[in-house]
Amino acid sequence: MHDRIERVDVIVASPGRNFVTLKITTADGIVGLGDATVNGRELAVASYLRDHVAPLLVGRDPGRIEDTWQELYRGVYWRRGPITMACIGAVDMALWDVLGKRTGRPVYELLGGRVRDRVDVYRHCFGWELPQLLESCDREIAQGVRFVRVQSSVPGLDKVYGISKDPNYEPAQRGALPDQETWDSAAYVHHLPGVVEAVREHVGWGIGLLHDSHHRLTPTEAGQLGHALEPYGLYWLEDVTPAEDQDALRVVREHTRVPLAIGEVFNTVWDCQKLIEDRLIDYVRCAIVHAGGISHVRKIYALGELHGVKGAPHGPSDVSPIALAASIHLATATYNFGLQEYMGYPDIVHEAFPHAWSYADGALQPGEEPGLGVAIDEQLLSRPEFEYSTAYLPVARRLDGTVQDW
Ligand code: EZ4
Ligand code: CO
Repeated sequence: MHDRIERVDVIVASPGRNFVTLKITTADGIVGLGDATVNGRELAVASYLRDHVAPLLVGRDPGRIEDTWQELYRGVYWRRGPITMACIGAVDMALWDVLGKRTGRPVYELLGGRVRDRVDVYRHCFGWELPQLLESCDREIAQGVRFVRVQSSVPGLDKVYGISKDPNYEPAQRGALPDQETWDSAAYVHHLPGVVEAVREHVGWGIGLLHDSHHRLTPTEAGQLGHALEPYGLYWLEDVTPAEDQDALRVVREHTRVPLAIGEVFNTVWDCQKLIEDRLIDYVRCAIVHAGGISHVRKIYALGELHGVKGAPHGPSDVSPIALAASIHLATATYNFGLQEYMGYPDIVHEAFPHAWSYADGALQPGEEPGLGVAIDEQLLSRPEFEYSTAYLPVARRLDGTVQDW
């Protein structure tokens, strides 16, 4: 029995932060949802979907998930890039959701079934001062969390990305222009090892510690930092160098044995082919939304399985509960999955996207609802206070005024 895509809607709304959601409705009345949010560039994906993708989808068989992916990727002259791949990702997620609902199965069953009992997460811990950082680790560990990302202030800098006094902070700030921050790699590389040492002493050896450098270092600085962190047994050091320079990771590898994770900005397997095949990283961090959806990230994981690289997807507040659901379903069915980032959401986001997935004791569960198991409360999101409003991640400049890499 074949169904047909009848309607394609793009919902842009801002319950605390901006999200772009693709809604596919079939002739049989099945609704599939996909997340297309690209932080700070939300209207670009919305237009790509509305103006260029929606007309291609109407009338198609929603069961042709792979064929639709191939047409949106190979059938278009201008390939790749975050906007294109997030749109393909949203379509792919929505079609897996439709297939699940049509067959009455949760998506993880369609992907081969359960290979693990729980999807472990890591949580964000930060503090401007060390006591706040230790308290934030204690708070998470008391709730059963076993992996924490440790971020710290840097002496001499008055703002540092990822550090906020508000434990429920949103990194993208509303406003017509991005906030400006300063950055000093030397001070950071000098300061961080002492912080991680103090955290390790405080939490003991049973907790996995992670740290994110947000692509800000040169390969040599990254090598020095990794080397200095070796005594504290990091679970991984994330995004040390700008991600498009795959050879940079080779230099980092030569200088440190610390496990390396990178890839939240990758869009395709070709962005990380060398990193995986040459074993230059340990964890690949593509989010389901930004790397072409379940169908494509599954192929990245398969390449990783051949080379001992694990999937460890991006999961900040800008990855919506729909894309997080896709991530949890894929992790539940993927052997070489490592760890899921789970930043969590404010209550209003949970309300706007009611979901079958659940979080407890430091782990996520996909739930047993058909499809991805996430809905969208369009009535709630149509309130004026949830209208799209421009928001950006900050821009950082070095002490001499030059722009710092993200
Ligand atoms: O900077 O989500 O690992 N998580 C991160 C995030 C990212 C933002 C980018 O959109 O690095 O905080
Ligand atoms: Co990161």
